[in-house]
Amino acid sequence: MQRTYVMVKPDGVRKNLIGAVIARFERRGLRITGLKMIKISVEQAKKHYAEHAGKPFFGELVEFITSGPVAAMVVEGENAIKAVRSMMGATNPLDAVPGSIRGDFALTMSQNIVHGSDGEESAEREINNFFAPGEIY
Ligand SMILES: Nc1nc2c(ncn2[C@@H]2O[C@H](COP(=O)(O)OP(=O)(O)OP(=O)(O)O)[C@@H](O)[C@H]2O)c(=O)[nH]1
Ligand SMILES: [Mg+2]
Repeated sequence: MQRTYVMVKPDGVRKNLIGAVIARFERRGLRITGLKMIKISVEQAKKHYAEHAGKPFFGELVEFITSGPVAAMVVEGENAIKAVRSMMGATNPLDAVPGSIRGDFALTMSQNIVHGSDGEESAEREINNFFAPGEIY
């Protein structure tokens, strides 16, 4: 069993896509073990996107992810990290295949609906950034 941190970003929440995204994971056989609406603080956002600090789009990234509530979740299952990443599609929605979340619901890189951890270390770090142990079932 593996777990990963997933969030429906502010654009996905604004477009009423929380249910559509969660339904795909559940239909696939993945379990939602943590789930809440949160407004991310600037501090949490900078920590979450630390690998991008210094890049030209970092400021925009932090501004966007803190611009409205997100649906934060912990998703668990066999190879959950890889399964979620492939269901999300490529980072740039124009490269994401139809049938993937980004390929079906997004058009621009900066507003690509969903986040999913890219490895075991980042998954644990990101889960700890947004969830207390008692909030995960
Ligand atoms: N404007 C802009 N945004 C970018 C660029 N590269 C990445 N991003 C945004 O930054 C987020 C994080 O980038 P990455 O971690 O490299 O991409 P990812 O792992 O596919 O996406 P996440 O699951 O959101 O982390 C992406 O989802 C994009 O929204 C870029 O070159 N320009
Ligand atoms: Mg990433």
